[in-house]
This record gives sequence, C-alpha cells and structure tokens, in this order.
Amino acid sequence: MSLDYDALVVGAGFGGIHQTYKLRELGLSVKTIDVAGDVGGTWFWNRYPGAMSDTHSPAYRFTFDLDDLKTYPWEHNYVKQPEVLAYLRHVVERHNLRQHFQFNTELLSATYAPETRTWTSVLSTGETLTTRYLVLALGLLSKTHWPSIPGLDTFKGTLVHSSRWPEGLDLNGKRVGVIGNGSTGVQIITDLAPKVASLVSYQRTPQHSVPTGYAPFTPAEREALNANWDAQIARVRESVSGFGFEEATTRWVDTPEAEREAVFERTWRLGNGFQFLFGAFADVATDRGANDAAAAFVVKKIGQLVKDPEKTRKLTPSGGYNRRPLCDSGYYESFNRPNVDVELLTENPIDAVTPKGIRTKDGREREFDAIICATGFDAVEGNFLRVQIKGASETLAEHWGRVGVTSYAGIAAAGFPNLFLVLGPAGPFVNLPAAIEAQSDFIADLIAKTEAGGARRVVEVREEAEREWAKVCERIGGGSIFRDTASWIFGSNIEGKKDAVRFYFAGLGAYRKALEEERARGYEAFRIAAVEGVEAR
Ligand code: FAD
Ligand code: NA7
Repeated sequence: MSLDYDALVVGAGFGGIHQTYKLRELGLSVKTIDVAGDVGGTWFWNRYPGAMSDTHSPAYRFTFDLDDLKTYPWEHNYVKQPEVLAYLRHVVERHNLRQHFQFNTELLSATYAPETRTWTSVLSTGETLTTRYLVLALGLLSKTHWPSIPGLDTFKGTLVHSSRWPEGLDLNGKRVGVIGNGSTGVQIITDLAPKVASLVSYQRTPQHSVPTGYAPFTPAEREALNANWDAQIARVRESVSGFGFEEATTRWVDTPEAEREAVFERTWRLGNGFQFLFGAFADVATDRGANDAAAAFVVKKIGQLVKDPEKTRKLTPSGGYNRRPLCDSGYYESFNRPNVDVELLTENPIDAVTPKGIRTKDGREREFDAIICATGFDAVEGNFLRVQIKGASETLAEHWGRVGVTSYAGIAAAGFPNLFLVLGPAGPFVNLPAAIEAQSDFIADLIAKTEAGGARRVVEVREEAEREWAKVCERIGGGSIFRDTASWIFGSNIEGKKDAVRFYFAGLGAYRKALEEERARGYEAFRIAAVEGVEAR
C-alpha cells in the first residue's frame, strides 16, 4: 500500500490554512483541497454587499506570526470581506503554503481501512488519495440554506443566495427583495438601502441589533497594540467571548437600578453585538432579568431610531437578547428611507415567489429585479454530513444518529481513528479564529505525540471521553437562556433537523483550559496504538 500524502486537509478557510501550516511544521506531507476556486472559505464565498467581520480587526486573524501581526495593515476596527480574503491570501503566500493547495476539488467520500490504518478519499476530480491522517475543516457556517418557498425557481429576475454571491453583480438602481434578516440580511439591507431603487425586507423574526461602532483604527491605536500584542492575545485567550474587548465583571443584578441604563448606553456607544452581551454586565448571558433588560434597551433604541410607527412595530423584536448577537452600521435607520419597506412574515407570510416578484398572503405582489435569500446555513454538521465519512465501523451520520451530533471538544469522534475535525460539533461558541487556533494547535500536538519515536501509530478518541464532553456541553448549554429561542445555534432553522445543543458554551478561556488539562494528563481521552499488533498505550 502506498501513501499519497501523510495528511489530507479539506477546506481552505481559516481552519484549513492553519492546519496546513501546522502539519507541514511537523514535517508531514500535506495536501489541502477546497471545492472553492481559492483560499478564504467563508470569505471566498460570502461576497455580498456589506459583508464584514463582526469580530474586531485585531482578533480576526491568526496569532502565530508576531511579525505579521505588527506589520500587516488594516484600516478600520472591523475588516470587510475583501480585506479578510486579501489577508488570508497573504498568509498563504507569506508562509509558502500555496504549493499544498488544490482548488475546485470537492471531497465526495472518505473511508477508513482498519487493516492498513489509512484513509482513502474520493475527490470530485476523479482522484483517490490515500493518507494516514484526514482533517476536515469544512466550516460550520458553510452549507448554504435555501428556503423552501413555492415558486422560488420560477422567478425570472436575479435570484441569489448571500453565500454564493456572484462576482460583479450590480444592484444599483434595482428593485430588490431580501428574504432573511440575520447577521447577513442586516448587513445587506444596510449596505443596499441607499443604492437601490427600492428594497423590501421579508422578515420572519425581528432582531435585536446594536451599532458596530465602525471607525478608523488609528495609527496611535496600532502603535499601542503593536507594543502589547502579548497582552492582547492573552486577553482574547482568557476571555469568555474571545473577542478581545474588556468583558464586564460587575453583574446587572448587583448594580443599582439608577445606574444600569448608563452602562447599557455606554456599551451601545462602543458598539458590537458580542460586546453588548459580555461587555455591559457579567450576567447578561446568564441571568434572565439582565438579559431582558438588555433586550428592552435595544427595543427602546429601535423606537428612537425608526420614525414610522408602523415600521417600528414590525421591526421591534420580542423576547430576550438571546440569539446570535448582531451589529450593524445603520440598519434600523435604513427603514427611514422612503425606498425601504418591511413585511412581517408572521402576520403576512409569503404566499409564493412569482416570475415577477413576491406575493404575500394579503394578495399584494411586489415586483423585483432581484431577490436575495439571506437565509443562512445548515450550520455546524451540515457540511460534514454532505460527504460520506466511513470510520472503523460506522459512518459519521450513523455515529451522530447513535450518540447525538457531538464530538470531543469539536475535534475528534470515537470510531474515526486519525480523523480530526476543525470546528466540529460541540466546539466553543466564540470568536472563531481564536477557537480554530486552539483546536488546530491541539490537533497538531496530538499528531506529534502519535508520531513520536518514528513508529507508525494511530490515535482515536475514547467513546467515554466523547460522551463525557457531550454531557458537559448539554449541562452548560441546556440551561442557558439562549436555549429559549430558535436559531441555527441549536439547529432549529432547518426543517427536520434535531434541535440540540451543538456548542460548548463555557467560553474560550474555559475551553482552552480544558484542552490544556487534557494535554497535561497525557491525552488520556485518546487511545494511541501501534499500527502492527494493536498494543494499547
Ligand atoms: P470556512 O471558512 O467556512 O471554510 C470551509 C471551507 O471548506 C469552504 O471553503 C468550503 O468550500 C470547504 N468545503 C466544505 N466542504 C467541502 C468538501 N466536501 N470538499 C472540499 N471543500 C469543502 N466568525 C467570527 O468569529 N467572527 C466574525 O466576525 C464572523 N463573521 C462571519 C460573517 C459571515 C458572512 C459568515 C458566513 C461567517 C462569519 N463568521 C464569523 C464565521 C466564519 O465562518 C469563521 O469565522 C471562519 O471563517 C471559519 O473558518 P473555517 O475554515 O472553519 O470554515
Ligand atoms: P441566520 O442567522 O440563520 O439568518 C437567516 C435569516 O433568514 C433569518 O432572518 C431567518 O429567519 C431567515 N429565514 C430562513 N429561512 C426562511 C424562510 N423560509 N422564510 C423567511 N425567512 C427565512 O443566517 P445569516 O447568514 O444571517 O448568519 C449566519 C451566521 O453567519 C451569523 O451568525 C454570522 O456568524 C455569520 P428566522 O430568524 O429564522 O425567523
């Protein structure tokens, strides 16, 4: 049996790039494939107008190259899609990684052969690759979700999904319908509102959104950051959110009523949805009263920002501040424009998409040149289930059907030797480049241990460790106030998908500590065995 490479990495976003870098550093031969035409992952695909990180610029990048952190330029406190894409391409060039990548290549299936302890992967190009390791960095917000709306395929104008935005699509002066108002819809609506002839937001659930606080990142700020990268990196790694802003330590419940409003106001002015969740008070994410107070504050702001009472009514959310936090650069204000309107689908649902536009239950057909579906993703396991991954005795789909959609730390599944996931289910719900680095470093360290001594060995997480991790996630996530609301975080945005805890909600600091403790215990959650004669470690 001859090996094509030591490792196959699938995915060329933040995760795949980091793994390629790390595995090559270990001296392994690596091939990295992506169905996309270049590196970038999320930022290759999501080229819609207004696409921007909602993590601040200093924390939306890798930390392994201090020189690059000090010298690579960025202009603002957030990075827009072209900037993130350019940055990731830069990292690939700077570290001479491009030679490992092969694009326009999809992984169709991968099968583990217990006799040879190898993975055989079938690719869309007709190639078959045999490797010792397989790393799946397929992205957790990557499998496009199209809504099932009658007549959608009959529309004669431009129909586009936000995550498959065609290069050069110009909607200036056009009549546009936008279905969906999550993070993506909010960015699109805000960006397009002043440019298009008309825009109608078809909104199923009104959202709480706070300002981004988008602003230049000044030379003085950069200088200060450059003098203190160690502190910045430590702050990110030890925090709950991994965003790098200062997280609150004072609780809303302990704050005199007269002072609470001022704290929310100050945090609102700073901007950023995650900062509003973790930067105002320490208990907004955990205490019902604090969370409701945060939600009420945003509702008050909506009342002030939107002039038309009917639009205000439609845009006003109910419930807590407990969905994926959103931020915007003038979203609510967009609805003050005469060319921008909103339909509330819970009271006036879409009846059908017609060849000319969208007809709602009230019989009104609005005509559009373009319909944008900003309807999100089959998140977390979506891409992992799109391909058939067959382990020692069962497929990943069978495994998750049996034990639930989970994995050890979002990294490894029992019964899948030498297979690693980056951002698999049950990983931390935080700023994702920071999560990716924690996972990718851990995977590389574990592979290094497996490889140590030169013997051919194989590594696999123990099923009890995977189950134990799942229980921890369930215990923390099950009782959280985020559980009260439907969203992709729990899988409830996709019809027929099981609503379940899919993340580790204890924060990045706790997550990193758990991985560190596992390292210190000598990776006892894993079984490392010699390839010849299955000797237990
Ligand atoms: P991705 O970037 O999704 O890359 C996965 C890659 O795998 C894709 O290129 C895909 O084509 C490829 N792939 C999948 N299946 C296959 C297959 N079978 N064969 C070959 N290739 C395959 N996170 C934050 O923390 N902060 C933010 O501000 C933020 N903003 C976001 C904004 C948008 C619009 C979106 C959609 C997501 C955002 N995210 C954000 C989440 C974002 O996905 C992560 O931050 C990060 O980019 C994930 O990197 P990744 O490498 O894990 O996955
Ligand atoms: P999201 O957050 O899943 O938002 C999708 C939006 O689309 C949301 O408003 C949905 O309404 C709406 N939706 C989905 N299906 C339908 C149908 N059938 N009809 C009407 N409206 C629908 O995806 P995003 O792309 O905005 O953001 C995902 C993540 O990517 C985000 O957290 C960032 O990290 C980047 P709902 O709220 O479910 O009622």
